[in-house]
Amino acid sequence: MKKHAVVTGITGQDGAYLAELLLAKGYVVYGAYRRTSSVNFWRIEELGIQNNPDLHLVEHDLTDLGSSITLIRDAAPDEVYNLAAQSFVGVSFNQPIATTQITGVGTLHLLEAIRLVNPKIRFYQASTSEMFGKVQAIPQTEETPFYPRSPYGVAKLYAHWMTINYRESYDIFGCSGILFNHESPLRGREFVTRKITDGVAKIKLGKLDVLELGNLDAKRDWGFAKEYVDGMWRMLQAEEPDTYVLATNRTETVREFVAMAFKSAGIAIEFKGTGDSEFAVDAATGKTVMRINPAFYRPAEVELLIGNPAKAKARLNWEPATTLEQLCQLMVEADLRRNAQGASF
Ligand code: NDP
Ligand code: GDR
Repeated sequence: MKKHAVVTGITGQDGAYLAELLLAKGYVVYGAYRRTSSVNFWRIEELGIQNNPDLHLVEHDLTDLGSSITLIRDAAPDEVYNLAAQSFVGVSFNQPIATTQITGVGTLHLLEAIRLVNPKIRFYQASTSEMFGKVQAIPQTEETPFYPRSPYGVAKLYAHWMTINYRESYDIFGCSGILFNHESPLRGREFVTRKITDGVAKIKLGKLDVLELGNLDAKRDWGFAKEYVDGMWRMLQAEEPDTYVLATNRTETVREFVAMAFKSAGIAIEFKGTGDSEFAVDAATGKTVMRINPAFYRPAEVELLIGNPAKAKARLNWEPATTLEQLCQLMVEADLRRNAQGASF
């Protein structure tokens, strides 16, 4: 008998990679997507899994309890991975209530569905380093106190504690993965790494003059998404449900990633100016290729994230392998290829 898994957020970066992993492991995967006027399956198409007979695409909206109950009842899963969310921190300041309903309360809908339909189902919650926000310790671990700095971070913290509460109250096998930023060629273009690699590719191909960014001083712990979804799966195979940090234990500024991305495309740059007037020029031509646009600043910023994944290594034998330089190269190459072909994602 094949195991059944539900993956919410199948149209997102992690949903696509996780579905690919589970199919390779012999699961039947129910990939849940929400109804929109133009659903976009480009990520599962890029991975070539869209026609896999063990992948069933099912409509589901996280904000609807009935929809969550129907999903869990009909798919009869052994494991549920809740990856769906309004996941963009910047937007959460403009849409705090929608973010709370999807990212926070939406998780509770799934937990309730599991409690009502079959409490033996194993549950993975996509928690985040954004819950550490204004960090209280360096590096951050499972023991570091939380201090979220955005409506997104607050909503995720609610979902994190609900997962623990259902574990303790109803004996549900609920795991919370506190994942630090993870990127890939499948990352959405609104997130900073992909915005940079896509912008660099367009500049290289003469399709864009200048890349505009916000806070270059923010430091992030960036890993490769494909490795992080394997960590999610490992959490649900463990003997006991628990909370784990997945991270690389290395942090770099956005500025450093900008330089790395241009270098990956064969362009050396020099940073000039300070503060809102900072910019970067192509060292060979003197042409401005990057400048600050304060519109991309956030009302409250998370300045520094760096995670220690020692617990995941010790208990799950999980550790990251791809370096940031390799990841950046992978993303720039994919964006050069897509932009050369005129792809729109
Ligand atoms: P994406 O933004 O790429 O994907 C989010 C998914 O959620 C999309 O499939 C989206 O669908 C879906 N979704 C949004 N709203 C709803 C809704 N109301 N009902 C059902 N589905 C909905 O995120 P990632 O793949 O990068 O991240 C996966 C999860 O992990 C998210 O929960 C994110 O918050 C969390 N996370 C991500 C990290 C990262 O660095 N990537 C780090 C830590 C946590 P649609 O395509 O229709 O918009
Ligand atoms: P983050 O990712 O907020 O960490 O959340 P994002 O890539 O959006 O921002 C990272 C840092 O870069 C700074 N920044 C910019 N960000 C964007 N998007 N666009 C810009 O132009 C820009 N310029 C500078 C930001 O201010 C920030 O400091 C991601 C999401 O995937 C969440 O869902 C997830 O939970 C966390 O990572 C861990």
